[in-house]
Amino acid sequence: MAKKPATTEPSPQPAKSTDSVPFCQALANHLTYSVGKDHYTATPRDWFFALAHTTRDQMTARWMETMRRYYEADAKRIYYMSMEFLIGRTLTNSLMNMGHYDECLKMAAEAGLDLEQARAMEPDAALGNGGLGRLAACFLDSMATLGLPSYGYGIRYEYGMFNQRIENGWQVEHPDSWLRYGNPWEFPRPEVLYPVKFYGRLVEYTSEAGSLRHHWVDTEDVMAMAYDTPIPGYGGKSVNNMRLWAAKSSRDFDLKYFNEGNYIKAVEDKNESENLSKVLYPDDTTAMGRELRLKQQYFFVSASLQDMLYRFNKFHKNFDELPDKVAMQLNDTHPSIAIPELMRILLDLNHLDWDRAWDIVTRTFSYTNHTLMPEALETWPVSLLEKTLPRHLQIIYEINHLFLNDVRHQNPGDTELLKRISIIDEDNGRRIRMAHLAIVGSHQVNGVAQIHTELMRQTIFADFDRFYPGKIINITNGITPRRWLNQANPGLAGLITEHIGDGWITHLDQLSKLNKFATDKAFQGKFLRVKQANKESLAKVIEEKLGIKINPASLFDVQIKRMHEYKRQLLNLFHVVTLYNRIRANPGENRVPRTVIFSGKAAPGYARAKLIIKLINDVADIVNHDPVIGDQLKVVYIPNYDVTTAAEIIPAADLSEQISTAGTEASGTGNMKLALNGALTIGTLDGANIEIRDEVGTDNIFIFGLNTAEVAEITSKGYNPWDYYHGNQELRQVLDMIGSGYFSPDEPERFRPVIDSLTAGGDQYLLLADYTDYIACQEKIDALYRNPAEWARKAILNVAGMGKFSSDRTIREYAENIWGVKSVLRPEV
Ligand code: B1N
Repeated sequence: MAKKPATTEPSPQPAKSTDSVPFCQALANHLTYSVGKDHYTATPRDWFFALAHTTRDQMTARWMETMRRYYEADAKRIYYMSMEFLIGRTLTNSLMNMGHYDECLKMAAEAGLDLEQARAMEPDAALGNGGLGRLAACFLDSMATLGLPSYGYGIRYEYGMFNQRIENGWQVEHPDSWLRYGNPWEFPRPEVLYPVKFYGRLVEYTSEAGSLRHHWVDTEDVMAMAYDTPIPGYGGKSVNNMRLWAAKSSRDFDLKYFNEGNYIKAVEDKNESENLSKVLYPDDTTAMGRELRLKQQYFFVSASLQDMLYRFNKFHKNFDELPDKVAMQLNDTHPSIAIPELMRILLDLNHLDWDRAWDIVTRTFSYTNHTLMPEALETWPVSLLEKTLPRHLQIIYEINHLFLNDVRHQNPGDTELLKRISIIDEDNGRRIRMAHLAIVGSHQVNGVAQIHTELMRQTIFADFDRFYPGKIINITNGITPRRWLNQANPGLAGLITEHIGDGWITHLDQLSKLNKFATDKAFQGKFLRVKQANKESLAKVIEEKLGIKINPASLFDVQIKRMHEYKRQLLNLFHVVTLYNRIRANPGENRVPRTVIFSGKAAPGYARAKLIIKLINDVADIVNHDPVIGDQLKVVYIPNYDVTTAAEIIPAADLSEQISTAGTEASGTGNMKLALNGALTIGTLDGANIEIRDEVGTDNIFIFGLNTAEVAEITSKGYNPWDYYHGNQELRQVLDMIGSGYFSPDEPERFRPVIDSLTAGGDQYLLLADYTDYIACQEKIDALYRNPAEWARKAILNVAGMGKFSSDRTIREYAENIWGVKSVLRPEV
């Protein structure tokens, strides 16, 4: 074993602990010496930076200790490779995980510091689109909490997910310049710098021993520079590392141009290469076949593999040990170019033979699939790879050749199978199917909820499931209870802890101890009061932000997620319009008042989703200003849905809308967050809704609509949306009103295309087929809401049943069933 760690790794001397300096003293020092302000001149942002630096100091010593501990154990490392990490804010999370939160609150109160104001200055780190990116962030929290030797590897986008504003009802995108004031959490590592090659050409030659060798030459290189962010586990015992890469020009000034006197051109080229890590692609569940996106993928994969191998090579000389020391998890296919890249490194740079290299690669990688949606399955044109990564294309061809030989051997004569299963799609202008590459190159492939995994096996990957029995497994998603209950909902967290202790924070199954309180009147009362207080806080935020006054006694009906046709925000809106019509037809009737809350971003290029946002806002405008409707119904679109907004809305929700067409939502994780916070679910038998039902009991969840088998049947028999249009008078009225401009008198035809796509256009996501059952289900919900004790009982049973959905459980399953890694815990001191 190497004695002396390299400069980029933590020093072996114990770092001086800052724990001994009182928080308040450390804070004052940072305000003076890091921010350069005093109490008189400090703005809330200055206080945020002083707080962040103080908190970061507390993590740093433990971070280095953790890294040393993993080194000394020569532990097997997990590398979680993800194009997205949707972290959100860090201050409260770090203070709570490090156990300094209460001290900080106390200090702030004594010093008269407005902590809320300072906290609000922190921008969200929005380096992700939605569920997939947030899952990666929850996993980092769980891996650190469990003391697993793991690293998150990704891209340090200069601009994260765009900021959404609603202007005149339309979504308008604004750049998210989250680094504008600097990022106090990260450590730039200018010395951790790797070259990443693009383009160029291949030179083949024969070695002295007679084997064919490949050189990739005349490349255009970009440098990848590391930025490290400490990730504290709960309890502060382990602090892991998230390493994000930023693109830097390979030469700050290109000397050739410089000598020619072309200074401007030299700086232009520098900017161009630095564009690689400039911006996150804002497309959720759709593949963007753009050259820059492929380059982003290879950029972070190449840097991460160089870094991982540098660490491995310090202690190990034999690559055969790699799978025993390294597990590489591919978060969807986005990093799957890592498979041919590791082959290239082993073959071309280290001269291993093919079979040995392939054995190492396939034992190192595993791949998580997050969607069955055809438009999300990544394929790259062969021609693009040929130009950008020519050696990788060669290697992919060879992988495919050998793979198809094996398939042919097992299935002689089945040429259709070969076409279907091939890594190359020959029919659509020759494209590389990245999911096929990821499956062939991994030892394990997983789906993210039971039904999703079943459908993977039965549909898109059925051939692979037959060829590699047992390779495709399920690991149901989870969420971190630290952020999504303990931090987001202090009222409920406090109530739970008061009754069952705080063990649930790291052992979420302990929530089942709440079952016995479900019928306890006193507990129900406290539970409802917490919910009510959360609703009042949200009502205040909505009034401040949007000027809409909502009734805090109304049922808060919440649908918060990316805007996508398959998620069926429109179906929810049809219910809104149905209620509107019913109230207007019968204004005096005693009803359950509702506030229907939407929040979510649409991909900037997704015109239909953006039109639906406008429709929701146009409906809101009419409904909210109709004197006949009054307090009985309000519609609110909360702009710029992000992690911080989610944490404001979720604790206040009564009802969680999880209404995707059965078979389309791989898992969902918002469904888990809402149920954990005591919302009841109205949902289809889709994604993790099914497992939520299994845990909380059929009586405590509102399931409606077609299931996957029925969806398949109805579509294969020839679905006719007109039958439903003509078959339900209320539905017809809703569609006619929207289509003919009732909600858009300034432009009556505005929403005609939305309605046409459902009637004449075939209604791909079966909204009309599910409408009647959905409305009936909503009526049952209204009836239940009239009985607060029954509602509370069911809501408490939901919280009590959510133990399974901790990301700690999810990560334990990955650790045991895929990675083969164990915790490396700090010896008790
Ligand atoms: O991943 C989540 C799931 O809970 C959701 O059901 C699923 O929709 C989501 C391309 C995606 N699948 N695919 C993506 C994101 C970005 C992109 O560029 C695809 N996101 C999901 C976590 O498993």
